[in-house]
Amino acid sequence: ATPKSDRIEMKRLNTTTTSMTTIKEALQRPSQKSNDAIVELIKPIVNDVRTNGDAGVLKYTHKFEKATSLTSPVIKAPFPENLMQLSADTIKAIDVSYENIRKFHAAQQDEKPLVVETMPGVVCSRFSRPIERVGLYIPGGTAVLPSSALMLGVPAMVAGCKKIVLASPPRSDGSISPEIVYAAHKCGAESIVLAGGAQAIAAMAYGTESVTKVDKILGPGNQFVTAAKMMVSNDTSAGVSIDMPAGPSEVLVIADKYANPAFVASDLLSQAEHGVDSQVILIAVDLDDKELAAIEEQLHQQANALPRVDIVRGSIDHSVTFVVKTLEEAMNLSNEYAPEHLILQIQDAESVVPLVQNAGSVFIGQWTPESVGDYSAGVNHSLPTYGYAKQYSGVNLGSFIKHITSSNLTAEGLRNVSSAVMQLAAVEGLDAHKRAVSIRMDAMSKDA
Ligand code: HSO
Ligand code: ZN
Repeated sequence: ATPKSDRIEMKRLNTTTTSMTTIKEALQRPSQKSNDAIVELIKPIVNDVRTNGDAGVLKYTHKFEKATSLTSPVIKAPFPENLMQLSADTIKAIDVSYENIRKFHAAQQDEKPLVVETMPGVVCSRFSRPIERVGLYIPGGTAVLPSSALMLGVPAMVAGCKKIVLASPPRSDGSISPEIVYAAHKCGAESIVLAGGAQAIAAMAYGTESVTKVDKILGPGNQFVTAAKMMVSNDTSAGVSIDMPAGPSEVLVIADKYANPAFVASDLLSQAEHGVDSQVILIAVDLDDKELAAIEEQLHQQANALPRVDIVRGSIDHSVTFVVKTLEEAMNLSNEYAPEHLILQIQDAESVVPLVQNAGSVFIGQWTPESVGDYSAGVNHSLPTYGYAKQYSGVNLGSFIKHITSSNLTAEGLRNVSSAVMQLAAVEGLDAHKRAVSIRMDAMSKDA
């Protein structure tokens, strides 16, 4: 048997015997390095790229990625065939996933512009336009993530963005993974920026000799990337917006007596293997010690068979199992935590969805592992983490679109709304506003 200290095991909290303070503490995300410290580190990088363009970007790529052979930070479409050599199986997997993601995001298109006559002769409309130029950041790090290229690139393409720029750190030999190049090609990207971190974000925010300046930057990343995104989006001279603050990945699984312990453990681990800072939470609804032990044993066994077991150990270290009495209690805890991913491995899971108040994406029933959503089902995997599911949506078609409104009034319409406008303009003491209406009313009465 494994000595107790080597067990890969989540701590267990029974909510009936635990104080509210302890429960709240256990629901905290693992703390991150202070933002101020990070900002100080990236400020000179962002400024350097902003003033020195390509040379600035290359300097940091040479330094951090050790890709000293790179002489240009960009490859432009059409991407050479030899950069996307892949096995037939991988091509097929990307193609199938691409198509499902495309279908689901295409269905999010506004059918037709909204037109409402709010008063006779007063017509208000809303129509949408794609954001013209978008920059999509694909992290490097411990795993290659072509799936993230699809999750950002496909909706950008469906939305009709004119220029799609991808950025991803190159490997030390200056190359980039062929899966990412192929995904970029499928989404109609115009270029790939071979850079990571704050330097990549700055290059896309300000543009360089060879990097296209973009209007919005999306995509996950570490704390440097996130801080750089915040910094450039706060700089009004950059004219760039961002998707949402990103934090480490997380999952919350709710399981009852009907859940398969092996399935539950596999879902917890699929998130735990992302990084040592990932967090996984299990809420066990009315399970006895034997049923809990079955899940824990599966977790330990499966974890030890994983190549990334060391990463798993790190994330399981700050993960927790809550044992609760009722499903309602489970849903309350989950809504309070606001998980990026919520997995419902409970009987009649679909019927519980109306109780979901805060979550990035929900996986319903025992045949729906999070992995399907991470890759191929069609839903997006770029989701709000760190509790931001309380106020943010995940990436969707709308992330690449802005809405424009219009008003169109007839003379009769202006007559109908005139007194309201003139009165409010008077209240605000803005006479020119009032006159813009009265001058037309006068013209109308002269014509009559
Ligand atoms: N679960 C991750 C996405 C991902 N998983 C990419 C595998 N590859 C964050 O939602
Ligand atoms: Zn994942």
